[in-house]
Amino acid sequence: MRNLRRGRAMMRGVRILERLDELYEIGGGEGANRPGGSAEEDRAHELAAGWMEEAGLAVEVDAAGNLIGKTASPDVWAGSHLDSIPNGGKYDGALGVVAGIEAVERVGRGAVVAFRDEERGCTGSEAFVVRGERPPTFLELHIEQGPVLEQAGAPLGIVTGITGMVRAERVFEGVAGHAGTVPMSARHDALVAAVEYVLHVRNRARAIEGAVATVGRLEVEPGVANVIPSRVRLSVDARAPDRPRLDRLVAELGLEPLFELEPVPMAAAPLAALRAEVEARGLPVVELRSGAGHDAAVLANAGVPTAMLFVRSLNGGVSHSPDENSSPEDIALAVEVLAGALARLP
Ligand code: HGY
Ligand code: MN
Ligand code: MN
Repeated sequence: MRNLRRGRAMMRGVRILERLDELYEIGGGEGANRPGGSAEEDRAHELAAGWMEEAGLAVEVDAAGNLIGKTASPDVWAGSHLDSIPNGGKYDGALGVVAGIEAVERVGRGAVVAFRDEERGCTGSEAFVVRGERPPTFLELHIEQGPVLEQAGAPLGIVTGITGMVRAERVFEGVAGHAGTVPMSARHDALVAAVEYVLHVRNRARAIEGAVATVGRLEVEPGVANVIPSRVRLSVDARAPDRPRLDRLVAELGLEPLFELEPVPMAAAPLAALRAEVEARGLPVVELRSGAGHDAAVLANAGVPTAMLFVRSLNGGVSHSPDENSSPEDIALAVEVLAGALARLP
């Protein structure tokens, strides 16, 4: 009997890895390429809808394009997202959806959701909660995207809270001019002003414990080698573990938020269910905060009892990169714990 159970677990583990590979191949190029709102994200949703049907779930797509698979008793929900950043990792988002399907099929209760367009600003999960959807409980399995679990030698981590985040843009105006004839003293160079601001972003984030800030995109106009830049538009991604520190960072960087996620704690009941399942397997219980934003933060901020389970990132925790990696053994354990928690919750 034990060998039969072990064989079945192996089969399920292989199936998860095969499905992750199938999603990873969509879009071609290096890494995952399924931008939010793209045909590639649509293809991923088609594949996941088929897997939900194979699992015997009732499949529906809501007005925001979120994909939902339900058993007859959808009282505990699991899920994540299937879009990716350009050249992203194999596991970010996709693991939570594929493992969610597996876990819900295994326990025969609950629902699994693939939220749309998480990377550009949790578009799908924001629409979901704005429409008044409040699942009784939500669990998100996600790769850690950091080094903590690898350094701790732990396959899984229990997330206690998710960082707060503000995304914004800043524009710097200058005066276009001839690169050869305008004296340095007479220039209004938009790029020089932008570069000074980028250093200000780094310095202010360094000065606030636990804060981070990133200028990931910078566009220079007219972008011609022999013209003094007249305009620069840049992105700012600012994060801090609590509201006071986030407010201080936003103020010091002079940001007008385009998108923001409130720092949010995870809920006691789903946290306890995850912790009990990890302990029941004799695994180390490592609790940590998430520096990455997640759809789980949107659900938690909408009052849904929410918790996250992290699976160890390898390669020093690199993520948002084709080098993102996790091990089949850790993934199999994560699915077991997720399924156990779904079964344990009321
Ligand atoms: O940016 C984030 O933290 C997430 O990957 N969307
Ligand atoms: Mn991501
Ligand atoms: Mn993600």
